[in-house]
This record gives sequence, structure tokens and C-alpha cells, in this order.
Amino acid sequence: MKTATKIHTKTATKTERPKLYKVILLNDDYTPREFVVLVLKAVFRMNESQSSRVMLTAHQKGSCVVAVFARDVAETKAKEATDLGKEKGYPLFFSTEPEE
Ligand code: TYC
Repeated sequence: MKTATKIHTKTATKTERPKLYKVILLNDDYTPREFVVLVLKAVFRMNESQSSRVMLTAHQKGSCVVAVFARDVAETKAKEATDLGKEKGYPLFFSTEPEE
């Protein structure tokens, strides 16, 4: 007699949430405050009061989280914003880091 063995394969579909990345604005001594505000508005779609608050926090504390995005979006926006400063010869810098 033949024994048929049927293998049941269980697939656990665990959907991992992609890690989010923070875009961080770093303070420097040279970039004009108004220019920082302009860049925040242009790249991160912030209004005047939101961008002023973020700029002032970075100015006073050394850095400020601007927003969180999927990794590629965070990196692209950080580069775009940093490049706008670079075009004007400012050392303005946006970095990215993964959320815990
Ligand atoms: N510290 C700059 C100044 O006094 C303004 C500034 C604020 C620059 C925030 C960068 O992330 C920054 N002109």
C-alpha cells in the first residue's frame, strides 16, 4: 500500500512596516535665518509659523527634527534642501537618521 504524504506549508505573512527616517536641520553660524525659513517652506511644504519655529529651535538647540519620511524621500529632501544652501554658498545642512 502506498502512503501519500502531503506536506502543508504554512506561510506566515508578516508585513514589516518600512522604517521611517527623520530629516534633521543642523544649526550653523552663517546661513541667514530668513533663508533657512525659505528652504523649509519650499522643500518641506511648511507655512511661515511652522518653518520659523523649526528654524528657531535649530538655532537655539543646535538641531531640530523637521519631519519623518520613508528612507528615499527623507534622503532626497535632505539633499535638495542642503543643495539650495550650497548654491548660495551657505553651509546649511540637513541630515537623516532612522527612527528608533
Ligand atoms: N544660526 C543662524 C544665524 O544666526 C541661523 C540658522 C538657524 C542657521 C538654523 C541654520 O539650521 C539653522 N544666522
